[in-house]
Amino acid sequence: MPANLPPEYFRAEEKYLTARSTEEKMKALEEMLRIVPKHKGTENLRALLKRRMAKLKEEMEKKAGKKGGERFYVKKEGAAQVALLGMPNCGKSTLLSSLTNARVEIANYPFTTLKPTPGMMEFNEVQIQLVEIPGIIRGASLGKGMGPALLSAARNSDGITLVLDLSNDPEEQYHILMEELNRSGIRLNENPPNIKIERRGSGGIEIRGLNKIRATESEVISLLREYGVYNALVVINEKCSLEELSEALDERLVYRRCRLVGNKLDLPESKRNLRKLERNIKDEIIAVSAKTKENLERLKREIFGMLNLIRVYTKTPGGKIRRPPVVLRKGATVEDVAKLIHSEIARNMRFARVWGNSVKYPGQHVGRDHVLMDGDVVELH
Ligand SMILES: Nc1nc2c(ncn2[C@@H]2O[C@H](COP(=O)(O)OP(=O)(O)OP(=O)(O)O)[C@@H](O)[C@H]2O)c(=O)[nH]1
Ligand SMILES: [Mg+2]
Repeated sequence: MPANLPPEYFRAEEKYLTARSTEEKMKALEEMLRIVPKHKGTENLRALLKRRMAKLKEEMEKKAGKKGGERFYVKKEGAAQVALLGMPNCGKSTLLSSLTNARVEIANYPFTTLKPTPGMMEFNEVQIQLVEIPGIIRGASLGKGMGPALLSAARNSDGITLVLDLSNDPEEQYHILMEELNRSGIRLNENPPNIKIERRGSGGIEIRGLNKIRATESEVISLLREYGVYNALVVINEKCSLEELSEALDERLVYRRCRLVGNKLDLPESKRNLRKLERNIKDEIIAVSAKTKENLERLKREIFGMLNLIRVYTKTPGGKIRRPPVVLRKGATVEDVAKLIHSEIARNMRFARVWGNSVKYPGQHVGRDHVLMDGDVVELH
């Protein structure tokens, strides 16, 4: 236990030790983590607190699962699934019906939508599934309402669109949503620590890149034990702290791209609230009106953009370009395209010709490892 922790810490710890519900325990742990000063001498403690929080989250999720997680699962369709997440009555259903083919109930009171509801949005010949998640409220991640089940529906998506009602204290909504998402282990627009952990059947712990972590080998090993890892290859690829290793070990953390939407821009008080919000938070806000459809084209473009997808058009030699395009992740190669069409084709392919942004001249010959770009046309040989 590091010395010179402030007295508030011990008060919070007292709360933790006497807490009766998981909710109270989680709050006390969060408080302890906030209070612990950040320096070398407290890294062990911070990592341990994170580990305790991860365990609690696991318990809470198990309970939520029993309550009905299954029926909140929406089967993925299209190139990607994007969750529309916001507080009750912010206009998620109105957005869903303006952006997609879904026909949904819209009403001026909270909790109109009671289960995740999908719709299909088209952008540039790509089908993207939007899923309205019923309203998130303060305390959702601690078990309030169907909170944990709703948040796990959001975890299941490939990307998240946060919706704020600009006419009604958007800054407060923003902070509530951020807190709930963070607590439920959904990290927005962040990258996971670059640490690879490969569990093994035996052989103990092997660590590569130990000089990059601000901790001793025995500290690393005892943290791994805390997470039940006794046999593994751990490769540390960037400078990091013990706390970051703790995050890398927490298998329930998910990392998602996210866009922030301010809705109801058409209402009189919204513009002023928007300007204030823009001054006070660092994230960019896409201001729209689901009702008048103002700025919805930009929103579609942003949603497509955050997903890091590329469209690739295929053709046979001498044939016509096939539509719609195949959709892949950024960084995909000619071989990935061939595999999507047929494994046989992927095996027998000798080369490809490509037209578009990834090549210097039209119809260029490339190999199977060639990395494609959005809008490319590919002819497989
Ligand atoms: N003026 C204005 N009203 C809007 C806009 N979007 C939604 N509304 C209104 O806001 C109210 C709530 O809209 P919904 O789309 O049902 O909101 P929701 O977020 O789906 O609500 P829940 O499902 O209950 O969480 C309705 O009265 C809508 O007509 C908008 O862009 N401008
Ligand atoms: Mg709704």
